[in-house]
Amino acid sequence: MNGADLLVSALENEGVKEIFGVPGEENLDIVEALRRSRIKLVVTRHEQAAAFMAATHGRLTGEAGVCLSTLGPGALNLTTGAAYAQLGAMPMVMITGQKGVLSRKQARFQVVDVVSTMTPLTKMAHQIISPATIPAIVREAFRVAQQERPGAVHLELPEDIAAEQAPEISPVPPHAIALPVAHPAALDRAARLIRDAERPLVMLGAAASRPRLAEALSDFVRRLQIPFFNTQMGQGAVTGGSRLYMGTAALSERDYVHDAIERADLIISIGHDTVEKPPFLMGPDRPKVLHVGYLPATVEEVYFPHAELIGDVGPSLALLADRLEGKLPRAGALLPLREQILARIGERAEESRYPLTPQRIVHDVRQVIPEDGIVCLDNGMYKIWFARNYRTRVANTLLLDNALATMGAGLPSAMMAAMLYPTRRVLAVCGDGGFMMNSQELETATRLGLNLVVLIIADNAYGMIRWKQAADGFPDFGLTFGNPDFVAYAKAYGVKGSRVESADGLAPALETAFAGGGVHLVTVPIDYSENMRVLVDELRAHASKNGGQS
Ligand SMILES: Cc1ncc(C[n+]2csc(CCOP(=O)(O)OP(=O)(O)O)c2C)c(N)n1
Ligand SMILES: [Mg+2]
Repeated sequence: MNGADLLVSALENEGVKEIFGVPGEENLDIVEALRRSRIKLVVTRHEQAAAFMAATHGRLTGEAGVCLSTLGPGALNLTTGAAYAQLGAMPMVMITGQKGVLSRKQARFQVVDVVSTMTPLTKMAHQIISPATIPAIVREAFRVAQQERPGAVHLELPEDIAAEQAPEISPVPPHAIALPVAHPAALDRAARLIRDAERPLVMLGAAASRPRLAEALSDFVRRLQIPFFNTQMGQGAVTGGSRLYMGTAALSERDYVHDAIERADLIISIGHDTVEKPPFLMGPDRPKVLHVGYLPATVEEVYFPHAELIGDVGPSLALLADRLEGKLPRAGALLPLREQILARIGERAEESRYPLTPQRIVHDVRQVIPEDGIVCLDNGMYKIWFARNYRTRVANTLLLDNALATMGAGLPSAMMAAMLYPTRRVLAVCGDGGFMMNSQELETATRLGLNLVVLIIADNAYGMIRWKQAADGFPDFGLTFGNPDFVAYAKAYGVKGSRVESADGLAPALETAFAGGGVHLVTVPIDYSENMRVLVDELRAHASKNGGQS
């Protein structure tokens, strides 16, 4: 038994089934230990993709995903994934190699202080210096990664420690942990605030999407009948509450959903994490906010709750509902605004313009994705349209990153979703910019035999930035590019590709792609003139009609 064997047996003990990564020579003892284990080594074509996949494993299951890289260059390629997991509260454990620490036969070749690099990007970054410590350190790494607020953890295993002989030491068994529930005094205070509210509104934030919360949240909303909206990352956490859904706050202000937010006198903010772009801006004369979370709210210029309910969110909400069910005659005060808000959001969804409008693309995608199908977005302008217009009824069926908001994660996150849920439809939606940041993973996806469709939204530009440039009054400059022939590109990977050539062509192209199985790529041109028309001009006009809020 050596250090690498102890590491791999500790990972098996945590229930790890796959490790994603690109090994280097410093990892070869780990690779050998993996060969003899129950854990599958999934080689990717870039470490960044491995980290995005591991993070998404954590996001979707609550159990940390694991990725592996070599020292220096490989470890540095994990850093964007570390930040993605850390800001997005996704449990992930990264394992990197290092030159030997007991002797220095290669001097400083490839040596970077990876632990220091990872320290500000993780909850914990640690170099292992003795095999005997490995079982406890691995258990600690998973505990830290998975406990609220979840995030990234880094372990560095130098090659000589990995190779060092060690006695067999049993792994530390994990145990179930029940979190404390909110204090009765806090529950009473929260109940009083809600009972006194004239126009209450629930907001579901990023932490509301934790996999274990879906049922408890849905119960809370159904029992109290208070209408709700969600942040971008809070999409889809409530099943069966669609009659109470008021919209998604994809922008920070002025959108139609803000009509309800502006009129609310109390917002019950469940699981809001201020890593997200603000769903609304608090000010001195804005509504009171009750923060419900696993952890206290971080105080920001735009978020400073007036009361908090801290503890295990599901059981705490059940206790709150016990105090309030049937006692809130004004629960639905804001509901009359609902129809108008949703009607405005739904406009132009069936327009036959070519290239397609963003609204039409969202609409047609919804047509071909069943309720439990999963749409995974990369980052670009279309993310705002999907966040705003795509209705979800099942938790974690619209995966987007409104925290690090990095380009390049769309395809890897969809690959992970397809691995975890092989019988559900999974669609990656990527811009022509973001797709090309990790498009090499098409090879990994085909090698893994995944069923996955990738939709490329093509505008030959970094459209989001181009839009902001125009909205800020700058001349159009520096943000366009040429694309490869995506259908030929797909073919080179052994992937089937098709191009949408008419307004009515998208839904059938996606349907054919899903029906065919395997990996498919569909490319669709988009008309982004709607960005300015709706998200700037129309919303500005709407705001001035409503009394000049901006
Ligand atoms: C790694 C990274 N680089 C740069 C950015 C800044 N950025 C945000 S959106 C965007 C443009 C995305 O272009 P594309 O993927 O083509 O989507 P589009 O907006 O054109 O639909 C850029 C450059 C980012 N978020 N992440
Ligand atoms: Mg683009």
